[in-house]
Amino acid sequence: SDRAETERLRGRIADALDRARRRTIGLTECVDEAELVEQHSRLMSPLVWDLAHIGNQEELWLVRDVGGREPVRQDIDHLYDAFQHARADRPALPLLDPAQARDYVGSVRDKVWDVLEHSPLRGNDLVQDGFAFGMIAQHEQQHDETMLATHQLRSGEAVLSAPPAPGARVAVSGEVVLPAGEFIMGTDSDPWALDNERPAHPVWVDAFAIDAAPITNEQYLAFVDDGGYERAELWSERGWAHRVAAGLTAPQFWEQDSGGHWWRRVFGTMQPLRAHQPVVHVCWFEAEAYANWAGKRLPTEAEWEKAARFDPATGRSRRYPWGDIDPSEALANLGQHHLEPADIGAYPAGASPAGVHQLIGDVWEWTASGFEAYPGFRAFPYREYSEVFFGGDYRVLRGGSFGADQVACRGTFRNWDHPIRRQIFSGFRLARDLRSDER
Ligand code: AVJ
Ligand code: FE
Repeated sequence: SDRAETERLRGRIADALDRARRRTIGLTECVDEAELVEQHSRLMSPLVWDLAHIGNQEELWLVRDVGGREPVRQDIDHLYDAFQHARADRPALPLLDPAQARDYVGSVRDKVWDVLEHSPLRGNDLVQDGFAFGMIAQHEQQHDETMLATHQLRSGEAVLSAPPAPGARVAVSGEVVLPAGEFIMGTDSDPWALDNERPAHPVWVDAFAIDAAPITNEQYLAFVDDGGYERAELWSERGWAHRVAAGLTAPQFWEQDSGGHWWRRVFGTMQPLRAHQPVVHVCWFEAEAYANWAGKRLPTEAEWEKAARFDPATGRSRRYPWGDIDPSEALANLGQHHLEPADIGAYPAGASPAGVHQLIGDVWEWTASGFEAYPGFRAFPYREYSEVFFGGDYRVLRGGSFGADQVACRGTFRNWDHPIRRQIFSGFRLARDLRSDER
C-alpha cells in the first residue's frame, strides 16, 4: 500500500541521516577541543566549522523550509554560509565552540525527526520521494569526507583506525574496448540525484579503450622514476607552472627513505607503498602529465559514465557498474570501512559487464571534462550547489572514494575541484581513442 511504501521511505531516510551522524560524531570526538578549532591546512575549515555547518544546512532546509518550524539559531547563518567566508578566514570567526556546536546539531536533528514524522514526503518537488532529506544526508556525508581529508592533513599521532583494505581477488590489467554508440547520460528517475546529474540525455560516444582499473602506485612510481616530474614536455604549460611553483615531486603524502624505499603517510601512520593500490592524492595536472608519459589521455566524463552504467545486453543505463542494487562491502570500497584504496582486483563482483573494475569506490577519478550543465539543466533547489560552479576552473571527478558514503555516490554522481587540488582522495585511470585497425 501507499502507506507502507511511505513508511519504508521514512525508514530509509532515517537510516541515511543516522549513518551520516554517527560518522560525523566519530570524526569529531576523537580529537581534543584545541584540535577541533584549529586549522590543519589553509585549504580546510576547522573541524568545528564543518560540524556546525552540517547542522546549519540541515536547519535551513529541513527545519525551516520543509518543516516550516521556528529557527533554532537564525543569528549564526552568516557564519556557516560557505560563500561569505573563505576556508582560510573561518578560524577567526566567532564560531560556536565544540560543546555549543554539538548541542546545536543535536537540537536541529531532534526537530528533523519530528519534521520527518509529519512530512507526507510528496506534494512538492522538494520533499517528493524524500529528496530534501536525501540531499541533506548527502551534504553531511560530503562534509564527512572533507573532514576525513582534514584528518589526513593533521599532524600528530593517529586517531582513526580501520582494517586494511582488501587485496586482489582476481588479476586485473590492461584495457577494455567500448564500441561506438549512444547511451543515456544523467538521470530523471533517481529520486535523490542532485540537480547537476539531471536531466537524462542521449550522448554519442565514439569507440574508445579505457583502463580496466585505476592507475596503481607501482605504475605511478615508474613515471616518477622515469623523471616524470623533471620533464617539462610531459606537462601542460599551466601544469608545469604549478609543478614548479608548488614544488611537486611525487603524490602528496609520499616519502622516500634514505634506502630509496617509498612510504605513504596515511592518517598519521607510515606505510610502505602498496604496489597494486590505486594512486591517491594526485592533482589533475599530475594525472595529465602521467597520461602524456603513457601516450594516453584521461577519459571524458561521458566515456567514464558509459563505462560505468551502459548495459550492452539491454542498451539501458544502470545505477552502478554491477547493476541497480545498492553498494555493499563485496561490491565496492566505500563508506570509510577502510582508510585507503583497495588493491586492483579486490572487487570482481563490482565490475561492469565489459570488465571495467573499481569504477565505484577506492579513489575519485579525474576526468578530462570541465564541470558544465547538462542540456536542459535546472538549478534545484539552490543555485549555489552546482550552477555557480559551471564554467569555472573545475574538473569533474567520478566514482567516489573509500571515504565517500553510498548515499553520495552512484554512476551519475558528479564531483568537481580545481585542477591543482590533491588533498582530496583523487586518483585516475586512462583512456585512448582506438587506432583504425582496432575499430
Ligand atoms: C561537490 C564536494 C565539490 O564540498 O565543495 C558541500 C559539496 N556543497 N557543501 C564541496 C558541497 C556544499 C561540494 N563538492
Ligand atoms: Fe556545505
